Amino acid sequence: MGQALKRSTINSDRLWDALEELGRIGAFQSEHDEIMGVRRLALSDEDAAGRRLVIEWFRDAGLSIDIDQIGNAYATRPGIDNTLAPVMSGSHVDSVPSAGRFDGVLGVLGALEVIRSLNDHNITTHRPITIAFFTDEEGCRFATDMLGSAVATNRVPLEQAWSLRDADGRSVREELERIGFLGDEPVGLRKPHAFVECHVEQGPILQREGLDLGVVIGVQGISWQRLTITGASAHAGTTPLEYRRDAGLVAAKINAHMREMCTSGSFGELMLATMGVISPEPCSINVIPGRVIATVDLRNPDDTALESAERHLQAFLSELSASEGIEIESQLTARTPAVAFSPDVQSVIADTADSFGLRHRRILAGAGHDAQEWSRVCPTAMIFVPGENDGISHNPLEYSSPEQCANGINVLLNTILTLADQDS
Ligand code: HGY
Ligand code: MN
Ligand code: MN
Repeated sequence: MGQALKRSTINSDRLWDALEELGRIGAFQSEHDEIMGVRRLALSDEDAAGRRLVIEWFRDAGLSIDIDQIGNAYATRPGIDNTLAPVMSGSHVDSVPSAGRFDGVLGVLGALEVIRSLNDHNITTHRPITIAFFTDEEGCRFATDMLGSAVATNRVPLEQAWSLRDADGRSVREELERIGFLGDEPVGLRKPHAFVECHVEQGPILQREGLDLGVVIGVQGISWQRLTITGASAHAGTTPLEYRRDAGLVAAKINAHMREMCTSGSFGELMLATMGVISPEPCSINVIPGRVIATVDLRNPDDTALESAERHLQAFLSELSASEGIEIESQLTARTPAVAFSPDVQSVIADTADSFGLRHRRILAGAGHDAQEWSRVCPTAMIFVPGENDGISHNPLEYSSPEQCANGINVLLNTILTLADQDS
């Protein structure tokens, strides 16, 4: 049955319309004329509105919907043999504060387009297919990333996840309840036959090399910390240098040192470090910052080098604290090792891309993804779609063309068909 249906293609206009419509939820006028950004922080009203729209589309496509205790949504299309584990595909609909319209969303609406296309072609797959969106992939509001997938695959305990609080003290559990997504399906029980996620590359490689797709081999290691730097606020005009305990200066020294850690080569050529949050208090032009909340995002494809970088940075913080007479408290908020994806699923993706005559290469993911969590419970890989503007992402300028998106989802559709035909 499945063989005859190879090379099925999706309705790319319908996919694009869905991307545009969901992109209007949480939309705001960016600093670039006529470019709208997206802000749908996890479990916010905007996220809730986006979730409800997607659930409505899932229902319209005839899918049965389950919501689990961490708010992940699973939508299943029956196959011929529903005793078999489903093929799963999905991603996230929450966003960073100033996002584009494709990050995560392409994977969710692309999976929906797969279902819609199967319905159009009256295709019945051997295995059931489950499509999904997962809670708080971005980790911006509740401080740890891939939260929903990490709970669903037993890496983060549910109670711990529920207790995470945002800057206003609201917990994940309270917010799930408030937006009506505190589901009752127990977490940690799902074990798909295979998991495939389509996602924008969020980097310049595919565009620079003139390629149509990336076959993702894995994800680099990620280490997040929250730093609380405590000095003493004082008058900017009357406090002599030797009397200062300037938390702002210390944050700047840490940030500069993090860049040196990347350029020095001491942790390999691919070390990345970012201080994305730098929040001084009391944040006034004439007051020396008494306290700074800052974040550390370390990334490295080599776990040993990442661990060495973490140790090095801790030692640097201790020395700086002593020399500046400033307290520096660091809290590890997210930590995921480098992950390798299934060579078998990668081969299915690559063969499928070949059947469409699409140019592709193996590529490592620089960003974290839901797929990396699911790769612990089943054979998993990802499809990357190139982006314009050097693949910029986590920025309203994020853009992939209708054709680039259609290429990715056509390969997703036929990869899922192949996997859904597998007996074991
Ligand atoms: O931070 C990341 O890599 C992803 O966007 N959550
Ligand atoms: Mn993403
Ligand atoms: Mn992202």
